Amino acid sequence: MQLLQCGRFKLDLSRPMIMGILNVTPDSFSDGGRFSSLDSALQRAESMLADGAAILDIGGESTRPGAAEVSVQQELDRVLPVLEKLKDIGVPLSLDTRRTVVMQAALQLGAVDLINDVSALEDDGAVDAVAASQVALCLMHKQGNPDTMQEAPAYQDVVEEVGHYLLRRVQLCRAAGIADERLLIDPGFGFGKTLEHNLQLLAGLRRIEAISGLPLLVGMSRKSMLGTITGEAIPTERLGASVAVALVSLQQGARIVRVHDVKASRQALEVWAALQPYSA
Ligand code: 9MG
Repeated sequence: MQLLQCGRFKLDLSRPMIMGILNVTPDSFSDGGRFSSLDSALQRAESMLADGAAILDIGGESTRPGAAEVSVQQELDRVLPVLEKLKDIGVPLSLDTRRTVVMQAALQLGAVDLINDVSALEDDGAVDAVAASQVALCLMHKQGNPDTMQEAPAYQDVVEEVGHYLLRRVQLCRAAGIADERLLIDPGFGFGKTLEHNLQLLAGLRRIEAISGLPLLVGMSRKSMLGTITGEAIPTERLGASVAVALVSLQQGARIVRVHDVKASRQALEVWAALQPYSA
């Protein structure tokens, strides 16, 4: 059994798991008022848990291609009240942030079990902040920054480069005292990658896993790569494609899938898991 030491929880990674996405950006909830936003976040969280999410990923900064940066204060004002409200909801809470000060403030609350950092702890002091805690960590690869990263992504061999970048970040974490039982890696679909790069990464997931030997988390839910493949321009209409790539990623060794549509993904994952004892 492969366990992930995840803050207040230990997760068994031998069965695939769903991380439900809880964005707390102003466009995420219809009403901008603080209490109604908090209530909406709680409702959304409870509904994702009822649908089968094993982890909730809370983020206050959009990292979509072309997204503008938010200030540190804005990010803190968005995520801290939600973390406080969801603190005892019963599943690990993941914080999607790339800023050390946001990590530190959230860790002080005692409501975070996993740091999901799309920049793999590149911010000054981030490695030490996480090392000083007991939380798990997802190290993700990206090329460039969200505002410009899709302009001209380039690699010689995307699978090898992403795999070895992640290995270097893992080695840095190990040197700082973060045990492997706390680490996840993620190739960062759509973060400075063309469709061709994303497809090579999806096909090469097992190679990426083998390079550092750590469990994979992947996120492709509703992403533009699925719009390019299917011709579907509206992200919320990409459910079939999102479920399909989640299943393909499990087949390629992923342990955790980060998704918007928890119920449909959970049903698909259950079918996949039921088949495993009969697969070679
Ligand atoms: C925050 N975020 C957006 N996309 C993501 C992805 O693919 N992986 C992870 N870990 N986080 C993501």
